[in-house]
Amino acid sequence: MPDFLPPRSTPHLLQYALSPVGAHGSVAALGRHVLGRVLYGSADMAHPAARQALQASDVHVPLAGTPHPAATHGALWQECWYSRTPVQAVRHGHVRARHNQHVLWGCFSLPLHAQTPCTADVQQHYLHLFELLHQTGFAHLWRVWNFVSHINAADAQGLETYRAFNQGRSLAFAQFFDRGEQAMPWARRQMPAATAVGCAGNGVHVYFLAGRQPARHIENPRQQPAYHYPAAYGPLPPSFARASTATLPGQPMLFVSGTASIIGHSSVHIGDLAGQCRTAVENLHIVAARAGRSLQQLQHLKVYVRHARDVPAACAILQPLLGVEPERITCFVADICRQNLLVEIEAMQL
Ligand code: 3EB
Repeated sequence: MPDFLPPRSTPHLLQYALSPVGAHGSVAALGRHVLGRVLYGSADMAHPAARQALQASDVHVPLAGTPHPAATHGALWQECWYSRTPVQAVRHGHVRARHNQHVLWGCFSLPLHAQTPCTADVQQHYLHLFELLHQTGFAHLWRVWNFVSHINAADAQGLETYRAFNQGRSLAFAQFFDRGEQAMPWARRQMPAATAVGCAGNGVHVYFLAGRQPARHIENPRQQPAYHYPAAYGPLPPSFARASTATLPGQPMLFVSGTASIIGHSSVHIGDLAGQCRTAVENLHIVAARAGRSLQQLQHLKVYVRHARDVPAACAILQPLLGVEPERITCFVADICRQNLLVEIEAMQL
């Protein structure tokens, strides 16, 4: 069985592990300094092991990971962000966070209602996120993960949920930028790396990393910056960079955003899984190279596949293209934010 935990001797301030539930009991029992815990799974949460994992987590993302041989509970995965040094909890509104003086991990969840578009709620929660960052001095958002239920479905106003989400997120970025003494001048020019994919249930689940120093914002020259996508993709554009790099003492890090088969602003290889995998890996390679990294230096990769039936094929195609050990890649079945995208890949070096 692979060891899913970073070695205790790791000197890094920020550590990460993604492991199937059941591989080694509750992560809370290991006596490490925990910045944040994410539970992934849409399995039966009434199962005792699932309930225990749920209790030990800060945010539950109802998204099925593909079963791992070491998992005793099917598709439940737990993600843990550790600190080498003690952590302190902070909160603001619905946003809960912990930090170790160098890096802050936070999260929030909000319910989605069939009768009400999510725009205002998303905007308000993102504003709370920015206010928390401002209050705590972790003024720079480095990386955000967004999980949005019914992401490709039309909301009560007929707008695709992802587009309504983008509207709320974009308004919050703009609003905070304009707020007098609370202004974050970076918020328009310097976006965080991000992922936004679908999930089950009825809600939006977000977790993020922020720091005291700005991240470096990286774009892909053959992709239009997402925050400049034309109005054909929604009233307000997404708010993210293709990648960000940030540095903690002794620890350079790279966060590559969810990367798909998009050239310019257009989805390409529509209906062609292999073509989309190839283009996504090319984009990942370009972005990693712009950050001075090879694909082989990417330690943690997540692959989101729209259709469960495509998982074996996607893994078989991506494995040789990425050229990293299979243990570094975790696959999830999730809707991608554009109806015509079948696969998306994100990656990190910590
Ligand atoms: C794209 O390139 C594909 O809205 O935060 C990738 C990563 C995508 C992040 C987001 C969306 C987001 O537009 C989708």
